[in-house]
Amino acid sequence: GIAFSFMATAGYAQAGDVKSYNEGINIIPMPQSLTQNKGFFQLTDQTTLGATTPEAKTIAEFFAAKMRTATGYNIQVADKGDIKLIIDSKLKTNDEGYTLNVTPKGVTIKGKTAQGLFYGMQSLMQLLPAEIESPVKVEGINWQAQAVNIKDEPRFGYRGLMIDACRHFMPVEDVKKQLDVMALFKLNRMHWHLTDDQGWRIEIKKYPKLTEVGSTRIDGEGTEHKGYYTQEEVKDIVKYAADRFITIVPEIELPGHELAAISAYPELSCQGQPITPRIIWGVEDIVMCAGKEEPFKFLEDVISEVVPLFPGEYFHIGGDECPKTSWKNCPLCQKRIQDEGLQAEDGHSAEERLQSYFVQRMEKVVEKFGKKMIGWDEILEGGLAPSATVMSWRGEEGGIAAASMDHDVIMTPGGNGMYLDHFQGDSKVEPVSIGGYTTLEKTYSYNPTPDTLVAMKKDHYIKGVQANVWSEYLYNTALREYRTFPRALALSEIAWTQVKNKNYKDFERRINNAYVRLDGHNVNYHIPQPEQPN
Ligand code: TNX
Repeated sequence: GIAFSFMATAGYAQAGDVKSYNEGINIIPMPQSLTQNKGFFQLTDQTTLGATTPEAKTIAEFFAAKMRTATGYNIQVADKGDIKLIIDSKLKTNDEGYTLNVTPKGVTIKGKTAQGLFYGMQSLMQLLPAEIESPVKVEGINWQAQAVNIKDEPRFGYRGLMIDACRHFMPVEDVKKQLDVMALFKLNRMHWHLTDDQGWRIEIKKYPKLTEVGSTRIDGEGTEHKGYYTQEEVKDIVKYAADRFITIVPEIELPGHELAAISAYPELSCQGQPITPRIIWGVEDIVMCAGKEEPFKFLEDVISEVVPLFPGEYFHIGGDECPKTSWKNCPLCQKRIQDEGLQAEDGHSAEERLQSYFVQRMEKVVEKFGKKMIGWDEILEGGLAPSATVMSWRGEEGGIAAASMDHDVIMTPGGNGMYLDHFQGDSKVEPVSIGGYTTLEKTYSYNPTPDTLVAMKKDHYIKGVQANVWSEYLYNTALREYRTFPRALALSEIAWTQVKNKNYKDFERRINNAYVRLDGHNVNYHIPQPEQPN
């Protein structure tokens, strides 16, 4: 473990007496160990970033470009420099760890890996005035960084944010902007919800109608909502994310939340009736038929096209909210139950076991293509697929059950502050939301390792934590950002910082500085407000 010496040594300002946005230590997420020293490192027109390996040089150039833009200084990358960037595989941290030493004479950043080095540089950026994130030159700023010794590493390897590009489409440029901001705060997974009842958002060459038909929804007022990503755009976004050390987890929903696909290829449902993408929210009864073979063939074809676009380890198959009504009335589904011996058993209905059969067949496909399957916690029902990772959203129970059976888990429980589609302020004045009330403090206070798992010594199966931004009522990027920020910064701190180093009062102070950084990226964040009178 890394010792935490910050509280003992740093006499930083308390919330309420911040005189300038750039006072004190403002790093989010809070590092595991930080000592504040005397003096400052001054950025000047002569500052050079020193890096010798190609990987370190790429990272140096990434940040030098940002520094040049905001300061207007001629900051260059060379073999030797005042800011030294080093990759040192012997560093005693986990793979994403780094050390950062700032003195008046110079700065040294060592990353255990390129990713660790990138995070060390992000911390240096956060020691500089917040205007360093400006997209244009800012005059009149004293570009200095507080002298510190930092040793840091993340608590969890999976620090995720989910975007729902289905209920409303999110344009490529806005996805990139979100990736930029995620990287500032050391989030490293973007879960991309690409298919749902209301829209199919990814080009599949073998099934062109998915996007020709399935990507357009006409709402009750006759307004068209549409959009999809071409495979070329997906590749571009994946590369953009990788340059920021973010891995994208693609999600192709099955067997429920499938109406957009079924609208394009009606034969995929039990009854095969013509239908449009769903025009309202909620849960759709028409799902993939589990009795026919066509849906399995279709999904395997789709997965075979999606897998090569995403280099990450996980493939998300959805699995949530699949009503069993159409399967109950479908002779082929009932025949499948008979043939496969899926009769009700151990408190699981036959249809739940049929869903488990469906998911387990898909797990084999996902594994055949070299990926690990991850799904929402409903994949526990009727029996969990052998190697599945579970995303626990309906509370922590699913995650606790999965971890106790030695399965990996990502915690994302809605009731514990991980649903960013909820209101974060008084619903009397906030934009319409699907419901729920999740304050910044509530998100901040979540600890993803439940005591029961710690007691069972199974908490190491919790691989990380994610917040979800479902977009039913997020009609545009401004509204999306308004719901996402600043709560995504609280997410970043619970995912990265050890519990003993968290402090909400200090986080509230640091967030004032972060708002200016978000301004630099033109993010439409929410500012926590007191409750409004009735
Ligand atoms: C449930 S969370 C859903 C989503 C909705 C969300 C609204 C999950 C796996 N499924 O389809 O958008 O509630 O909060």
